Amino acid sequence: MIIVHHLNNSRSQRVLWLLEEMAVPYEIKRYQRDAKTMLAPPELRAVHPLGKSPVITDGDLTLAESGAIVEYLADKYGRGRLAPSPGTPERVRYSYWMHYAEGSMMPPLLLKLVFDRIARDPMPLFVRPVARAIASRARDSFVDPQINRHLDYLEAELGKSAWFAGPMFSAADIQMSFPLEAAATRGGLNESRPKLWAFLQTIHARPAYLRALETGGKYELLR
Ligand SMILES: N[C@@H](CCC(=O)N[C@@H](CS)C(=O)NCC(=O)O)C(=O)O
Repeated sequence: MIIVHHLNNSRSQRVLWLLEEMAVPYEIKRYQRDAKTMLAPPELRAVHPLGKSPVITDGDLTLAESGAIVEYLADKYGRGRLAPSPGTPERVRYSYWMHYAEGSMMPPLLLKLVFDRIARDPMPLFVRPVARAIASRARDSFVDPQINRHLDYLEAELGKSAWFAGPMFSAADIQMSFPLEAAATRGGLNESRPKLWAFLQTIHARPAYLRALETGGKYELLR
């Protein structure tokens, strides 16, 4: 039986969604973020040394890193439905987006989260103006322009085909959902980028996505 080690409000939501799309039975072990630090609890380190989510176990295998998990599950249980055939141009695109989501798009979105928090969180009065000035400079000069460049690029890419890897919905769309949801929460993604916005509305209406939300529980991305 596949076990999904699921942290609330996290990337493991897309693993639940993928499993629902494939109608594969699975079990969930739940972990709660610390309300103050938002970090995962130490018990997750007993499953994988990094203590991050998602992690799955499938028999003897313990696998972390959402892209690796999504690829593994789609290949093993998808019966060709959620991954383009090897050797096709769609498969190359599929692999590209699978890596791009965490390797290229999440880093500026993570920086955005960190600098927004530095600017917002309580801190001693005497350091506050300096901290806020540094956060503001980093956001204006680097983080926000980087996020915008990614969003412009993605908007153009979705003008080429209905889904990220091509005409077929695939696990790459599931992998790409998290950075796009994060961008809608804290990166300024809105209706002004109609293709990306429509992508989000379409995936949010998929029955498997909705079932995964019911199973996973409240899903609010950090800001
Ligand atoms: N690149 C990793 C990132 C894993 C990651 O940072 N997960 C977050 C949840 S979205 C986490 O576990 N945060 C809690 C913590 O770092 O303690 C992946 O895609 O799986």
